[in-house]
Amino acid sequence: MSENLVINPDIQIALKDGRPIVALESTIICHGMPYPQNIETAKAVEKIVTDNGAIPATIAIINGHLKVGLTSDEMEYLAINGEKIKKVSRRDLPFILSQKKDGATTVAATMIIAAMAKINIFATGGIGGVHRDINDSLDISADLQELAKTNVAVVCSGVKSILDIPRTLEYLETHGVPVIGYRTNNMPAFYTSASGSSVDYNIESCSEIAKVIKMKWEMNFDGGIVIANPIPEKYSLPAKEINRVIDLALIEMKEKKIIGKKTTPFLLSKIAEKTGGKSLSSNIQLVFNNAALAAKIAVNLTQIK
Ligand code: PSU
Ligand code: MN
Repeated sequence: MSENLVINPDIQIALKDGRPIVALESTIICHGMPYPQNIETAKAVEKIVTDNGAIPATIAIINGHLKVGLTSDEMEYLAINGEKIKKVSRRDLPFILSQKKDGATTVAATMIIAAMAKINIFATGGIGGVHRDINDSLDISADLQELAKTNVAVVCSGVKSILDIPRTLEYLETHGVPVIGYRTNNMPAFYTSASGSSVDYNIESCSEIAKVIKMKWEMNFDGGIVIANPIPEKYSLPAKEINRVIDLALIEMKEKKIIGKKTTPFLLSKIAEKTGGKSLSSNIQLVFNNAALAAKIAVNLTQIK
């Protein structure tokens, strides 16, 4: 395992010293945003983590190596190549590693690699979930299964309303994954701050969230935790407008027979196109907000350890 896992020297030192670290994913770079917004965002996110007292560790696969912490050249390489880099989730890992290929890691794959490196806080935009057409497609993101078993807390802006939010929450409940709202009772819906579905617990402070995380793993209640952080009000898009756009994008996706792992990237870019880029700006802002919160939680976690 160790020869496949390559941890950046700065992060190795941080791990040794027990300093707070925040993992970041790379599917969002290659498949979630266009160039150059993807590289600008990835770099800015790392800076936000640093400014909030933690060390950023962007995770990706390069030449079959599980990389924890990327150089700026590696980040640029991923950003420029975008969709040419494979979107890698749990099932793809053995192939990508044995073939010495590159991979952009989803929430699931990033959780796996973060846990290997002993990093337990991770910030992203949104997690995958149960798709709206579940009865036909049986499409449930591997992110949910990973949350069921891997000890990483994922700070996100909830689940996009391209997905079935109530069913996603049911699935998480069945698999014992706590969903904590940060200063909200309502599950955020990515571009909008509320979905109408409830979170399990509304927690007001980072230190209290850190205590829940610590208790969960100390007691060997294995598995992940979702920390749902609503998009800041000033960047949120009107629910009516965004849902209309999402419905149109879903119709187009059906017509074009897009399925499987292509669905999320297709929908994200369609929605950006149809909102004249407004959804992309919101997406970037919510990722920034999640990076800051994750860093603060990571700092609190090291303080109570
Ligand atoms: N949500 C976003 N942007 C993204 C993703 C989710 O707003 O880029 C990515 C994440 O990497 C997530 C993946 O893990 O999509 C889920 O893909 P799927 O539904 O195919 O499992
Ligand atoms: Mn899927």
